[in-house]
Amino acid sequence: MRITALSGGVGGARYLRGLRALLAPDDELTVIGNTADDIWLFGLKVCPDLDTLMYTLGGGIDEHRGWGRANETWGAREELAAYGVEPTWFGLGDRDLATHIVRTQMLQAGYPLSAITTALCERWQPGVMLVPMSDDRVETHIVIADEAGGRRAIHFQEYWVRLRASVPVLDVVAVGADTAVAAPGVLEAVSEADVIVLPPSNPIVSIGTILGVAGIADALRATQAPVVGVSPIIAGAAVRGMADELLAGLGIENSAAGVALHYGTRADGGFLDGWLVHTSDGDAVGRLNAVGIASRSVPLLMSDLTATTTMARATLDLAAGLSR
Ligand code: FO1
Repeated sequence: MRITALSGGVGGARYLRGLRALLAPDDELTVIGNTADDIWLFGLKVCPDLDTLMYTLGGGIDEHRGWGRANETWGAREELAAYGVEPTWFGLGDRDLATHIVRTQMLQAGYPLSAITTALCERWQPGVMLVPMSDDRVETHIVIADEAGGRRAIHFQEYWVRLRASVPVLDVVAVGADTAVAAPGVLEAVSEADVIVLPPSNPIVSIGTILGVAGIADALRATQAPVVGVSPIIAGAAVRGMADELLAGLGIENSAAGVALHYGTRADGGFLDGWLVHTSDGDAVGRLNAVGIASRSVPLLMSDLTATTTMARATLDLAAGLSR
């Protein structure tokens, strides 16, 4: 069976560890990773979602933080801060820096991000095919109010990490999305999949940005494969991260059903066939079934591998019942 997932960082990566646990030897799991969180820092290209997916699936992640490397040290960060070099609010650990150095060297040698990701995964062996959504630069900027009552755009990482998503979102702009081309193999991974999975990633700045790359949303609408997702919202609050601020800023209903309806039914020109909601959101099941999105409520707290494997099993079971 060919499974293709569109994923962001921490939440998606944890879920995918459970999905990978279910794969039979001849199954293939392709993960299309969000790259709109990427940021250039100290002359290095940092790809937070690709690295979180690679480290989490490759066994190198710091489990407590959910990002960056286990057994990390922060010597370089401390030295940069001692020189007064900004930004100091984004922590790059010493082990993590090696990934960004290799990636930046390969970029400067002319390799595309997709080839670099494949090369980095040679070491980490994530057990999935990890592909960036595009080899072209796409960068999420968040528009917020400025002191003079105007508006200004800041990099997603500044909004997310420095501001902790604490200010109202006036708009979200994916810079470069209008010209970015899907990376090699991405459109085929969607059109040739037997099942397409949307892990519990942020619908705006992770899955939304992947959908913003030319051809990907259309490929989802066109595929015969069932498209089944897992709600990143439990009882009206983002399980991790601060998705609720982003949803409010864009006028999307901040609920398990709201995210599913944002992706849309096939009848409405959307692509969502099935949607798992947490046991606390059972009211969403009837609402979604009524509009043609097959929905079930199951425990969605990703406390450990057993929990995520159970969630993944529920995802594939729901998809099996939807094969068109
Ligand atoms: N998140 C933080 O809250 N604080 C950080 O200092 C931070 C550093 C960082 C470094 C590398 C990396 O791959 C991720 C990092 N993140 C940090 C997480 C990152 O902001 C998020 O994982 C994604 O961008 C959102 O999914």
